[in-house]
Amino acid sequence: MQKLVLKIEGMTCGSCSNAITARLSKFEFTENVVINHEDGSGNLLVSDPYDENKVKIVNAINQIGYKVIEQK
Ligand SMILES: [Cu+2]
Repeated sequence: MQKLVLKIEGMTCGSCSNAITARLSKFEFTENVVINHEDGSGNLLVSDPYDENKVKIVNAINQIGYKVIEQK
C-alpha cells in the first residue's frame, strides 16, 4: 500500500466529504479513506498498481462533481 494525499476543490459540507468517502471506499484497492471538507484534504492508502489505481481515484472524484487540484 502507498499513501495518497489529495487536495480537492468543491466540498462545502459533511455530505460532500461523505459522498467522496463512500465512492472511494467502493474500490477494492483503497483503504483508510479520510476526506475532510474543511481543508479540502483527502488521505488514503492505495494498493498496486499504484499509478493506475491513482488515476481511477482521481477520475471518480471528478466524475461526482468535485475537482482534484493536487495529488502526491
Ligand atoms: Cu456538501
